[in-house]
Amino acid sequence: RLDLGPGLTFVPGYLDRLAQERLLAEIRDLARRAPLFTPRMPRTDQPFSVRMTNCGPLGWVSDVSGYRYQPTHPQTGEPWPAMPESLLDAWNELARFPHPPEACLINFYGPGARMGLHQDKDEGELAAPVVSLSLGATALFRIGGLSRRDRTRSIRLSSGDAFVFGGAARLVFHGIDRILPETSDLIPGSGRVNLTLRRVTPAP
Ligand code: MD3
Ligand code: FE
Repeated sequence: RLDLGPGLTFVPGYLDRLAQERLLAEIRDLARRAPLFTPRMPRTDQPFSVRMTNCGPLGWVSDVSGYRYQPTHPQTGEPWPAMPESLLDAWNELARFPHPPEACLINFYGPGARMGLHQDKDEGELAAPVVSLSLGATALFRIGGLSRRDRTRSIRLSSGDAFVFGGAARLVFHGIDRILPETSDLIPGSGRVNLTLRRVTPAP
């Protein structure tokens, strides 16, 4: 574990190649039951370049009316699939928070996809950290401070890397500038998957 500042823990190589392959197989199965959808920006209705799905009791969605967590898939209307045991294990090892995650947002990036600088503040429980796991192509991740104008730094997120954002880092601005093509053979076509494990409602 590398301490990159208050509330910021980086664990490069957290998942070995076999664990990455097993997790990717689970995600393919999840995406068969809860297909990737294209979220759209509130108000403008502009599509994201990242496609998404979720597992766990709640999932994050975005459409013209806003961002929210909801218990069902926006297109199939079915409940999100259960969170795989491997993800609960990762949360227990990395988050050190005494309640289980309620949502796992699964982001899929093709080679041209990006995610603008933003804060994650749709969760009602900001005391819990967000745990991120990366699979596939390397991403150029940008992380700043609590103000959009704060200095930012760039970190490469590679396949198997884990990151924990808690405490003072829970509301920092962050985004994905770009995907570096041909940096991993885990996912064909320079694809990347990022999983974020989150607590959404105040812990009981
Ligand atoms: C810092 N995802 O889903 S993971 C997101 O790679 C998101 O798909 C990016 O930003 C991705 O919201 C970045 C790193 C990350 C995730 C959540 C955070 C950093 C965070 C929440 C709070 C602070
Ligand atoms: Fe985010």
